[in-house]
Amino acid sequence: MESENVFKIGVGGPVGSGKTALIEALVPVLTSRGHRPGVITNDIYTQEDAEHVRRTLAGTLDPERVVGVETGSCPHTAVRDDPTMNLAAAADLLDRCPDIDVLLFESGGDNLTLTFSPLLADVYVFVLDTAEGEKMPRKRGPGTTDSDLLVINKIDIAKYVRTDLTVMERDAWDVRDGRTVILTDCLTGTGVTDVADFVLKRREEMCSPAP
Ligand SMILES: Nc1nc2c(ncn2[C@@H]2O[C@H](COP(=O)(O)OP(=O)(O)O)[C@@H](O)[C@H]2O)c(=O)[nH]1
Ligand SMILES: [Mg+2]
Repeated sequence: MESENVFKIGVGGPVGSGKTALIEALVPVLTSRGHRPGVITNDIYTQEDAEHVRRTLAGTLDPERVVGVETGSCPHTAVRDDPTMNLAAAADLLDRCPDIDVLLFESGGDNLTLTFSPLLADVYVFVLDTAEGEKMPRKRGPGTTDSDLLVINKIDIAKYVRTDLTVMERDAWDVRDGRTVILTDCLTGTGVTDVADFVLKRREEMCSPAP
C-alpha cells in the first residue's frame, strides 16, 4: 500500500455499538482540522455501511472517498488474519485520491476478541455502547483491554437501559490499566472532539522523530 504518509485508524467493536456513527461524526472534525480523510468499511455480504457513510456525509466527504469491502468471511479474518482485501481496497483508493492523509477502517461488527493487523491500523479504537450493559468492560477481551482507545458510546441512552455510566466507565479504566477511555454520543457529537484529539496526538507522536 502506498501509505507511508497516511495515518490509519482501525475502528472495531460489537455489531451496533456505533462504529459507523463514530466515523461519521469524526470525519467532519478531522476535515475541519485540515485533514483529508478516506473511509473503508467492512461488511460481510453488503455495502450497507459504506452507503450509510456516503449518505450521512453527503456534502462533506466526496462519495468516491468511501469504499465498502465485502469480506465474505468472519470480520476479524479480514482485518487481522488476512487483511489482503482491505490492503487492496486502500491501495486502490489512494491511487484514485492520493491526497488522502487519514484512512479510517471500520471492521465488520465482531466480538470482544477483535484486534487489527498493524498493517491496517496505526491506532486501534474499540467501541462499546451503554446498551450492551454495564458489565461489558468487566468481560474484558483484547478489544476492551488492549485497544489504544476505548470509546463507550450511546451515553445518551444509558439511563433508559439501566446502565450506571459511572460504574461502566470506572471498570473500563480499571481493566485497561489506565489507558484512555472516552464517553461519546455519536449522534450529537458529544465526546467526538476528544476522540479526534486522541487520534491526532497519536499521529503526531508517530510522525515526530525519536529523540
Ligand atoms: N442513541 C444513540 N444511538 C446511537 C449512537 N451511536 C449510534 N447510534 C445508533 O445505533 C445504531 C447502530 O449504530 P451503527 O453506527 O450502525 O453501529 P455499528 O454496527 O457499530 O457500525 C444506529 O441506529 C445508530 O443511529 C449514540 O451515540 N446514541
Ligand atoms: Mg457499521
